Amino acid sequence: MSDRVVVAGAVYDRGRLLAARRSAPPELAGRWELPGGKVEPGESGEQALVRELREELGVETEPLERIPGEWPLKPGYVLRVWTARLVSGVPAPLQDHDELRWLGPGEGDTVDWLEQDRPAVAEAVRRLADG
Ligand code: 523
Repeated sequence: MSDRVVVAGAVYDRGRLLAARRSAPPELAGRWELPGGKVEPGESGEQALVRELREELGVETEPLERIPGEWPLKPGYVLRVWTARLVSGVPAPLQDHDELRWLGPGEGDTVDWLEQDRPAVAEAVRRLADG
């Protein structure tokens, strides 16, 4: 059986990257992630990402590019990440998160990222510096 895909967004706005602190489950609470969630049957990764960011943060986003790679999560799950542009709305921690933070250039290491998010975050921060 193939792994279940979890998608996450490196959401940019005005030269900053959005970081979200998880409030659940207990083993992940307090750690920071690129927000997202599980792809549902019949959805593309991009569709799932737009839906998850709408549900969790109340914003509309546009996926831009997939960050190359795929990272293992708990058994049976893998993480795929896209850069995304904030189209409208102000992100709010509606579900799954208790704090949000916009990180400017040079601030990529200022939060305690989940280990599995770190490679994609490093690439997202590089693109932020280049962009
Ligand atoms: N991760 C993770 N990093 C990351 C995300 C979005 C998710 O390591 N950037 C992990 C955390 C969970 C699993 O992937 O073990 C599923 O993520 P979750 O709980 O955000 O997915 P949802 O929102 O689809 O979950 P359900 O509410 O349970 O459907």
